[in-house]
Amino acid sequence: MEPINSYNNSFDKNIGLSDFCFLDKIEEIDILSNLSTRFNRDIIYTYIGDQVVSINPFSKKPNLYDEKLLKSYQNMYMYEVSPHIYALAEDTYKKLVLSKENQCVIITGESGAGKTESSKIFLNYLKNISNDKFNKTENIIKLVLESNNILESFGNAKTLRNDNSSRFGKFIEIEFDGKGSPISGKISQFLLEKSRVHSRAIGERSFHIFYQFLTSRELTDRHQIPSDPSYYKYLKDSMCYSVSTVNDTKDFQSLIGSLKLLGWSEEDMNSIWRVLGAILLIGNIEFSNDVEKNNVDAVYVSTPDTLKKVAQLLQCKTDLLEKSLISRSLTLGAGKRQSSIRVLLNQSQARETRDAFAKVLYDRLFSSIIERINVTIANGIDHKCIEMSIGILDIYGFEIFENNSFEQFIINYSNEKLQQLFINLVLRQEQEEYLKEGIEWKTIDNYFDNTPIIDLIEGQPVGLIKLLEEACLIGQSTPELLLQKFNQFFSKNNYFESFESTNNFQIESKSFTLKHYAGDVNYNLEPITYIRCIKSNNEKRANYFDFECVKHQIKYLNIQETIRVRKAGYCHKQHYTRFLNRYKMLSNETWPFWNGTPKEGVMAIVKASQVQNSLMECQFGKKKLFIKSASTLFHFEELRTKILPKVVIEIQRVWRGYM
Ligand code: AOV
Ligand code: MG
Repeated sequence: MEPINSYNNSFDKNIGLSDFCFLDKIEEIDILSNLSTRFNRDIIYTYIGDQVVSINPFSKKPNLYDEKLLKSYQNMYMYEVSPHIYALAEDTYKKLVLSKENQCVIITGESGAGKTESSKIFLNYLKNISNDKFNKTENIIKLVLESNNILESFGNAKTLRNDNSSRFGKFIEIEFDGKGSPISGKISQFLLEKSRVHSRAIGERSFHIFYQFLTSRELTDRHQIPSDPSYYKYLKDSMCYSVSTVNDTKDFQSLIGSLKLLGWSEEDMNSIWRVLGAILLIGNIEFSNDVEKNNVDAVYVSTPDTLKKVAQLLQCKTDLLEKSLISRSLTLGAGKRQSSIRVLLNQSQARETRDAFAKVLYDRLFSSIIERINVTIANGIDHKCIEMSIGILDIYGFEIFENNSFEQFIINYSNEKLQQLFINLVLRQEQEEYLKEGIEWKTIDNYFDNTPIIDLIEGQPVGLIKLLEEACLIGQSTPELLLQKFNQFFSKNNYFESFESTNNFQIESKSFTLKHYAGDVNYNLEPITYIRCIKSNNEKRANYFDFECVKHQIKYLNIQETIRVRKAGYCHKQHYTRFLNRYKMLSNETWPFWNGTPKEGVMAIVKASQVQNSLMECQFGKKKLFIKSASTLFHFEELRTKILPKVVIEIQRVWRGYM
């Protein structure tokens, strides 16, 4: 492991460089070599300016997160300590308190790269700040981490890429008062992959909670349902019940602990178990018809005992439940002439309705759990007391499977949007601002821009989503018709391929391929019956650095271009007036009154502060000051902290003179 205080800005063959911006040459091979040198020494974090690149070791590194190490990051600056998420958390908190502006941390990387783990490490650090600085042992961040535990049980699952894959996106906000003390929290969730309830690829599991719940014989006996997962069709189909890296019994105990801590009573928990039991049994409801006997296509439930049990668990009437599964209501006419009739469903329609019912039940259960968590972590705080927040975004990572469906399309689209945000903020807007402010700058524009693929997906009036929406509204569309439409509009688009548009035999009919920033993905239009973190390898192997796998990620994550912009760019910028107001006491010229322009005032402050290499470090734009490295920004802050007591005494003296 790297010593805590080793921030390496000169090359050391054993531990490489702490910040990619210190590389002399920024070729792919230089980046890879620095990453692998560090990885082989158990150093998984490296900076690109104020960004942290983290590479998943797929093995536990307790030394990297122990309490002593965590404490050693407190009150330190990023450039003083070895790269770590703790350093980023400390820096984010410092910026929050200093600027009183909301901060946001975005975690990107493909599925299994370590985003969710990173978000927990980040929160854990904030929890410690809360303990140490504000003496709050029962603090709000602890509750948020417990909530996270609950959300992982209900929203994570084993996929072919990750044994604990997030199947929903979440944005966690920690809200602070004016003194910087965390006082409340909020969790927003996006797009739970609810189809996982009824189907998924072979070798994957449904949401963890189902398997956890079934480990408790006490609960399954209490609700009189079988405890064997293989009894349930919804769990049986994907042929995977246990995961070597997951302990369902232990995780269930931990979940109960978290639920209790967040105020769930036995009775509240029982309603959750009843809904879970009902969802599992819904999958075992089957239908028959009397085609052979009476030539009637309409169905009835052929598993009445299961139906009755489901109704009992959901506390509803059995006949009403049956009616809603085997028929649907159609509204005819309008106004006074409006009437509704019930149309009986055939077998396949009834099965679709059954699965949709299970899916919606689970979705509502998940949403209601989050709603309740939010009430608890809002902590009864009056909104007026909240002055600022730190937000952490952790979504599902980019996914490529052998068979990809609508869910992967949505997940990968979310990742494209996030990548676009990153390109816009870090690569495009940053450089545009330098040019606008008249800073000397040689534009870097050879980055991987994903705008064309986003246009293809969400384009108006014609994009893939728009065409999908139309097909759903018409209701009579088929995979063939939809693909025909796609081909009609996009056969010449460089980011779209189908068998018809390319005659590429590797692309199956009723499917299409999109050329995403992270790779080509083939999406199946027929239902499947589903067969800036970096991942060190695709096999989840411990401590193994696969050069090709990492190289691919470096390319699409735009790491090379980001290093270029960050290396030559400026880590911090501030409007002259604001800078002047905060640091005016650093120069005799500007303190206590300054009559010149804000820009000239700031120039005087920079001069008086004796910044090392000030010509390189500080650039004066039209409206803003640009500062190259964090150490310079903190140099101003340290001077201010030192001089502040004197200034306070002086102000008091002046006031006394007036009184
Ligand atoms: P993800 O959030 O990026 O995937 P996770 O954070 O769930 O990925 O990480 C996947 C697994 O990698 C974890 O369960 C750990 O076993 C291991 N891991 C991740 N980070 C570390 C670390 N810092 N040290 C040791 N092991 C780690 V997805 O949610 O699939 O996109 O949708
Ligand atoms: Mg995750």
